[in-house]
Amino acid sequence: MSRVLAFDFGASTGRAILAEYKNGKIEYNEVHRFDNVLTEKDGHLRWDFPYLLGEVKKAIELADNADSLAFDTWGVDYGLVNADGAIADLPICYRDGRTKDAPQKIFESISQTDLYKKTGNQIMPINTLFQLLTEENDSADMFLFMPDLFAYALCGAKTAEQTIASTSQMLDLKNVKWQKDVFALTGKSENMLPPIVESATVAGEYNGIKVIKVAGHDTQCAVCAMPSVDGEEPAFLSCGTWSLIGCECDEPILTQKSMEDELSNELGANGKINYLKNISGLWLIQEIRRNFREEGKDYSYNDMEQLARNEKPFGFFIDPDEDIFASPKDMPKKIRDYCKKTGQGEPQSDGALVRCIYESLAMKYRFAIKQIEENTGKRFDVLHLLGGGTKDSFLCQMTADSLNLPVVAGPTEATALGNIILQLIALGDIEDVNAGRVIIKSQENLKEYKPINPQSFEEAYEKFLNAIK
Ligand code: LFR
Repeated sequence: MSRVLAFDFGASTGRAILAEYKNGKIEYNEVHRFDNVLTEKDGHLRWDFPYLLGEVKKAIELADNADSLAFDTWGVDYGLVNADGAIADLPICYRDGRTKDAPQKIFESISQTDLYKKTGNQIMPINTLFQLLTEENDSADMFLFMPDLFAYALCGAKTAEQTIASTSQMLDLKNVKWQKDVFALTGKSENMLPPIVESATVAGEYNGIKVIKVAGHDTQCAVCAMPSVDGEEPAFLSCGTWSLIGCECDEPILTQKSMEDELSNELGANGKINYLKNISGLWLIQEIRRNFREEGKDYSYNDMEQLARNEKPFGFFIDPDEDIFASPKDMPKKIRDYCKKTGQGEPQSDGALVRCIYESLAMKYRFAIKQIEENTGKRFDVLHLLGGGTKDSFLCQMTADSLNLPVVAGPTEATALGNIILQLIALGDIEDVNAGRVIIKSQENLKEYKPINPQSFEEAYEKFLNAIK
């Protein structure tokens, strides 16, 4: 029997989940939860690393006698380590505006096509490459991705786990090596690059507890927990603050079309390529709720869903990935402005605004799945919806209708479960990711949504396409 502690950090919360593996079953529960609030310092939006590390240590005490622990977080962000080993500054958040123009600067030295061929990542200004290009601290010794930074703070390992490294726009995915000439475009010393290690490996120890590198990237933990069985052609949608929609492939797809379709190749912990699109996700719902609250309207998520259900369908569409929606503040106004600018009029009621977000997300999933099918030649027969979004039955049903595919929703705790499975693999309790998936499928509560009204999405798709042109 092993006891493992999974730390799962999201953009607004950190959580510690303690799991016990016995008799072929994983029992788990949350032992600690804390806020992850962005702070502003020296003109940048930052993560409060010392506070988060303090909460990590509290959780370790609460968990009492875990055999191992591991971290997963969102992708792309990093902290800097000085030559004396100290962590420099508070890590800057990808939602900080500093990288807005960075891709254009890089394209003065390398074409977009070459950059994509070398790294396979969807080109997004938030990617580590662009963050390092705009990094003002020139004296640091090394950069470490967020999950690796937590591990470093506990056990001193200065390495980059392969899945989180593959969100950087600096990794050669085929050989799992740094693309040193791409990194060189940042003007920083090559010595800053941490050595890359495989997923599900032991990094060191903290107070007698093994510190494991799982899949440092939360999305890849979630995909490891996809309860997919042989004989399916599955797509996945890891649905939380972001929506990552895609499928597993054996090889990266690095064609011009794939680049133009803005599809990403990322490494999975099982060595597969996860071919996916990064779509803004429940961030839009979370953020508009915050804005409503500032206006004195204290809606729960359930209230917002009810308001949206009462509105007429397909009134307004936005492109959830338009730059303006990525930064905090003023979501209602930004949506109204977008709709007006694109000739749709303006959603007036709160319900119409919320419905617009839901339907735009579901349509963007449809848009992405079509592109992924074109680029891979696959035809999916099921979509596994993973993570927090599984609790939102309105979104699950819309997704089934919009894609005209059965949606299997669950597990809600996919990310934590992936983290747990990968720790159990490193400890030798479970053989591999497939064996982990079998356990998850047999024990988790999964809910199936069949398409009920796919026709309506089919008919409204043209209107969506016009709105996002
Ligand atoms: C999801 C995620 C996405 C990544 C985004 C920003 O939590 O990890 O995969 O693109 O956060 O890092």
